[in-house]
Amino acid sequence: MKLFQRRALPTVDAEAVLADARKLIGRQVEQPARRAFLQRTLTLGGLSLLTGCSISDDPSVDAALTRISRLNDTAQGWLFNPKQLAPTYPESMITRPFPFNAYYGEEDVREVDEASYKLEVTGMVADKRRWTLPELRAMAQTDQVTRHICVEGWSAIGKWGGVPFADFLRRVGADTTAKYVGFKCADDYYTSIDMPTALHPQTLLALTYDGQPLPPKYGFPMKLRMPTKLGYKNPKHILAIFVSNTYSGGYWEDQGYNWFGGS
Ligand SMILES: Nc1nc2c(c(=O)[nH]1)N[C@H]1C(S)=C(S)[C@@H](COP(=O)(O)O)O[C@H]1N2
Ligand SMILES: [Mo]
Repeated sequence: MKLFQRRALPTVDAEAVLADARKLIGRQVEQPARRAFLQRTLTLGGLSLLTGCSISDDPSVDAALTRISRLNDTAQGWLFNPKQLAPTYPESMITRPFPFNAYYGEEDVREVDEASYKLEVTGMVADKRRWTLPELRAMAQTDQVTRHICVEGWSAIGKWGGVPFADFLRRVGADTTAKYVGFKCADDYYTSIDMPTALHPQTLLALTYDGQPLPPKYGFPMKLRMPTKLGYKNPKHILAIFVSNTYSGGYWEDQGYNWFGGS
């Protein structure tokens, strides 16, 4: 029985990727035991990436791959450097037009009503009140030109503006020792991320694209933009944010994509 169909992952030279990763670990991790462990788990992570390309009909194989992928999440979490910045680009390098992508076609993009919109914030936060768009626009904004990388094999440079997510989390009194921040969207999309990435200085609650309010196709009224993570980890049309210690997966993650999803 076919459990699910994985979409094609990018063609990567696995050996080159692994060699790079091991070099990186060699440079960054000082303790020999931890270094050796990370190098081992990364080999498995590389395997998971490769095997993710083929469709498995065997539930036990799937279960094993899921375990490997979760181990890879742990390794990626350790490797994640909260101070390391993703590259930024000059505005002249912005990809025009910027590609649209979703699990449906552009004709089915969700239209969220601005006047009635209120962002829900729940879970491990002190202040659970809902946020209107004008309230979010009144917070200090910043913008950045970064590269979005989609596992379907394309990447593009775009400019997003909005509220640094760390500022927002502090403003709502989020418990930043919690493990996860989860997102529910206006379509059937959902995802969750690790707290260190949520607090990363380049993680933005994006309200604009290229200086204009985020158009519907790019996720109106807001998306979470993380240049340190792959495209599918960046939820568009966010309706609800929750802070939690309970793992809640994601739309693609629950179909076999790696949960950490770092780029
Ligand atoms: N709500 C929602 N968010 C989503 C998706 C989606 O289908 N629905 N697709 C993800 C994927 S796989 C990608 S590559 C990006 C595409 O964002 P873009 O349309 O701004 O290029 O959105 C991500 N966030
Ligand atoms: Mo994607």
